[in-house]
Amino acid sequence: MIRHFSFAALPLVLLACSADNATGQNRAEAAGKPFKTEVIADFDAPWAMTFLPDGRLLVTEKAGELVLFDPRNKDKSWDGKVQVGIDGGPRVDSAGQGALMDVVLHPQFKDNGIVYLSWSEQGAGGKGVALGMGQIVERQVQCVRAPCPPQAMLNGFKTIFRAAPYVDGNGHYSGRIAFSPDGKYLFFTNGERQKFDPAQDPKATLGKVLRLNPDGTAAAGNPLAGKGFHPAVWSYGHRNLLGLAFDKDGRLWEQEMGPQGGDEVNLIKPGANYGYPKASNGSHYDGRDIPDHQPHDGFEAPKVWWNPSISPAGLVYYSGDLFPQWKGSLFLGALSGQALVRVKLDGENAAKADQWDMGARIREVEQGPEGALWLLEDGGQGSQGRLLKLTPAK
Ligand SMILES: [Ca+2]
Ligand SMILES: [Ca+2]
Repeated sequence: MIRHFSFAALPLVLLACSADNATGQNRAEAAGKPFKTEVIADFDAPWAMTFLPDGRLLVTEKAGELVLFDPRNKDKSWDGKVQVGIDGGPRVDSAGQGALMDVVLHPQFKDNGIVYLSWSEQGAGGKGVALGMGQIVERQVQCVRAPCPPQAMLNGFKTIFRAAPYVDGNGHYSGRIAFSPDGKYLFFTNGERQKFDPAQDPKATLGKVLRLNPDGTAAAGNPLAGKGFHPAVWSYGHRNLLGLAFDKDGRLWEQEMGPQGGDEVNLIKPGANYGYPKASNGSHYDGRDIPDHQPHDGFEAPKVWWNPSISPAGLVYYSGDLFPQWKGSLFLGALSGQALVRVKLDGENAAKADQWDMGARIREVEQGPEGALWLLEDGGQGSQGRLLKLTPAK
């Protein structure tokens, strides 16, 4: 179904921008932030985004829409958003924390146009998170008044992996995707679905980081396959993994929404057990204690954790030139924390660096083509779902 966007919403955004310009500063600068914040667009409960090589964005919306968006579109006859039709699925169950989730390009996207999506769905036994792929095809159509918005389709879409098992409930799907720097492996996160123990269950993919081939099959040589684990498992003992990113040296970083006072940034090592629900620096939300991480307890401790919780969402490794002082840092959004968070990396070590109040739940962070930082507000719980572009304040 092609949804028609409201043109009436656009002037409001433009007005907001010009009001900022008129005062010579925006709210971010006024608050002493090292960046200025430009409102680019507004989406319906956006969940994730990724940049295309040509500078456009693919944005997922919670209810199941995939949107191709050109942030440079200045033409007021349309707002730069193109609804991407998806041939053959997915059937998104967006109840609770469910959503059309991540969107990531195939490493050879320039040649093959292939895009990966993750989403929550109903299936045998309950609900779960799934992974699929299809090919973006665009065509220019004739219309009465130029310029005409292009049409885009995700052709030949197929589901290539499903979490196991599917269970009841609407929470902790995770569903983050990251390709290894060599493009050979697709890492995929499966949350523990608020069921706790599956994170330690060798046979379940829940509460795990998975290493797959680009076709969705389990990669050969995964570290626990010979020990009775599901063959896709790369690491385990996770809760709700909402960010996954490689650094320039090929290390895999992950952030997860932990229990109360236990949100984490982890360095992911093959075969390691990150402890949940047996160890966490936080405690259960019903007040029950969980033993803190201790040296030599057999569990991999987080590199950074937050108490009180910030509810992290999204993760990007910054490699741009626009903010040279932040090169080599991780950036993550915070939902309940309503913030942009910087974590400084030094080899295998990580430390909290900055936390800027954004006044809204931040769901996703990306690095743009020129090194700008781009954020998506969550669009839930009373906030807007705006796309924000951050550039240096001076
Ligand atoms: Ca992204
Ligand atoms: Ca604890």
